Amino acid sequence: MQLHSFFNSSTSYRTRIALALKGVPFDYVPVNIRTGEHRDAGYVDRTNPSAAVPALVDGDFSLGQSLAIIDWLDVRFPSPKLIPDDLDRRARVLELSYLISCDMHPINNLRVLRYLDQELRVTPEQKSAWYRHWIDEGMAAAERLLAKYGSRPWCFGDTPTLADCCLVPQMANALRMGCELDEYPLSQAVFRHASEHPAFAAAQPSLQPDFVSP
Ligand SMILES: N[C@@H](CCC(=O)N[C@@H](CS)C(=O)NCC(=O)O)C(=O)O
Repeated sequence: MQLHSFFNSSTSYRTRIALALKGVPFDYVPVNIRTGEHRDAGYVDRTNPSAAVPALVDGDFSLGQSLAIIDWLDVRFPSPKLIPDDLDRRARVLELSYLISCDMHPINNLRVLRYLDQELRVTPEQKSAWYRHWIDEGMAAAERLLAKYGSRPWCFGDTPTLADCCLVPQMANALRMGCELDEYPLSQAVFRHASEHPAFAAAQPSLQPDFVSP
């Protein structure tokens, strides 16, 4: 099995966490999204029509979209379950996961930030205000969900789920971009707990083969 990945892509990071939690070995195939390798015709045609990372390849089967990949992994390698079977619990896990992956991640994605820079010609200060604003909106919503429905040490109790796979990389990216996250104590508690877990540690950007320091 191969994972096409970029070291500090949060969607690749969430998929690496899921693979590590399940103990599934894989070959790491670096795709440099900074230089545009994810837009190469060969990659888009053969591996990921969405022109993004991550993509999973298993023999003749290739799949993009991190949540679809993690769902596929969860069915193929059911232990540990990352998307619970119980109807209500499953819905809560998906609710927080979609907040991060549908509401937060897309508006601060590389192509959006580059469009702000290169097409709309916003200043670096405006771009960073944009980034911080949407992180704050999303983190405040995540914190409300955790307060209302969650329980520690993970987002939803004693075992990590898809929600933790999504929350931790989103927070890591926000911290890397200089956002202040002290106002979100429940999310911080999950983040600190996850940083001590071997699967979350192994998936972190600085340990990936394509890592380059900023
Ligand atoms: N919804 C997709 C998003 C994938 C995505 O956009 N990944 C980012 C990296 S985190 C990417 O490839 N960005 C390249 C770009 O914006 O041009 C998923 O969850 O896999």
